[in-house]
Amino acid sequence: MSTVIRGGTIVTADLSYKADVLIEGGKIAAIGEGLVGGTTLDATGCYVMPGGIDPHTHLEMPFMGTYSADDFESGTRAALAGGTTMVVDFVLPSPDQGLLDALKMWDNKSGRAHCDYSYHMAVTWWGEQVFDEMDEVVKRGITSFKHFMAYKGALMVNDDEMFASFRRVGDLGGVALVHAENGDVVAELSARLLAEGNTGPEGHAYSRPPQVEGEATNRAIMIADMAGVPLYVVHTSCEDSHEAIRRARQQGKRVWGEPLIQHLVLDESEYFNADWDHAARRVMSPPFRNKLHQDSLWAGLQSGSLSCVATDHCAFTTEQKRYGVGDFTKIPNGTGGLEDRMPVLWTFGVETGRLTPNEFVAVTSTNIAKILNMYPRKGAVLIGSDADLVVWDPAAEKSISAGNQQSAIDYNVFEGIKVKGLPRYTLTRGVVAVTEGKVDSREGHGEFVARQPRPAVNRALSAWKELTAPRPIERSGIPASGV
Ligand code: DUC
Ligand code: ZN
Ligand code: ZN
Ligand code: ZN
Repeated sequence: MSTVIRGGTIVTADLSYKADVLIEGGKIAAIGEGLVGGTTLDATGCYVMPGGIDPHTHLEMPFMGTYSADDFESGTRAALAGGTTMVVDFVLPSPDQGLLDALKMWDNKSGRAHCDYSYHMAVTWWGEQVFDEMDEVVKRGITSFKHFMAYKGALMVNDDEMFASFRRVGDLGGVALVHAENGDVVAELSARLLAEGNTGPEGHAYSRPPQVEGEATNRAIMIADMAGVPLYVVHTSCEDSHEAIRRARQQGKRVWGEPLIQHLVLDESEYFNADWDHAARRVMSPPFRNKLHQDSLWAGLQSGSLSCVATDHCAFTTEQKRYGVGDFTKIPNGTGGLEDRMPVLWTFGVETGRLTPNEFVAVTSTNIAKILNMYPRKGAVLIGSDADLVVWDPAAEKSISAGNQQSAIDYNVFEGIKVKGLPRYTLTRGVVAVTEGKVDSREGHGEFVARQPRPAVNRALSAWKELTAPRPIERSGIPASGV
């Protein structure tokens, strides 16, 4: 069974050109004019792009006393509805759990996925078992390791643990990821705010100012440099963090930043809404920022100092959010976005002229495929690539509403936003999963994508290179010990 996508304009991170795409056996078999196949999909007036890759999701994750509400079934269905054909989810060992044991838990959940997926492994504690198991984790195709610098007393790792883990990741040819917020300062500010009677959701934003993110990002970059490991900074939300990433990249370090679609479009005024539910539904870490920080993030995408747009999809129902009535530190952190990332970025990025369609493809798909070493199987429109494709209709419009979303939760943080630019078709490995908003995908169709490690490629500072090869100095005489 073959399929031809006919009459569209192929848009990749590099090129835009008119051609048909022939798909056979789930892969792209030919690209050219006048192709024929068993089934024909009309792409007239549309762009044919690599399906989106969301590098940052938390599906059915145990967190803050509950589980995130979207699982691999509803989450990946939402992804496909919005033109995203792959997610990378975080395996999160509890602080007394081995990595392989946690991986088994995730494997039991991910079998329900509608689209392909991969994992990052979180390092939530440090010890010999973690060190040993990291090797096996890499052998199973998971080469990226996430470290929380926040969530003190729960997921947070200290600098000594992070340095040890970063070195191990570098030796294994992987990439280190960080959630960069200074967890000690957040804990201190939170306690003070609560003591002063600031218990509402706005306290969450006050407890995590941009400085806690900027400080942690700088620290992570320096530690990664000393460890000789490439570093990917998740949910870069502010200029303070972006500035550190820009500077590191200019110095030749392999450091990447990932803004979220929420931070690009929604701002901190959401937390001052008089409706408690409204504000609490938007509590996530880092919190939404002001317009100046948003401008910085857009500029980063335009200039290339920021690389990938993600969602950090970690959805909780209103009922779950209400665990934090009377204490903002108990509001489960997280928002949704899997279904909305592509249309919202197209609307606020491409439609406004901030991004070209090619840049859109780069930041939603191709860049992360390269960083995570799965290009050109993913993130490309090339012969032999997986036929994870979106036929994108730039004229299609809708109003975002929880009433017709795939996500399991009862609201949408983008409610009421009018988007222009939507999938006409979404294909996962050649199978049409979405047609003009109608989802017809198969639970369990998704496959795990294993990734290969590569030798550490971070550029350490030249001074450090000397320090990494210490040798004893020959001296003419050594004074007697003073002891
Ligand atoms: N931030 C969130 O808002 N949710 C999940 C984890 C995180 O870092
Ligand atoms: Zn995080
Ligand atoms: Zn509201
Ligand atoms: Zn996250």
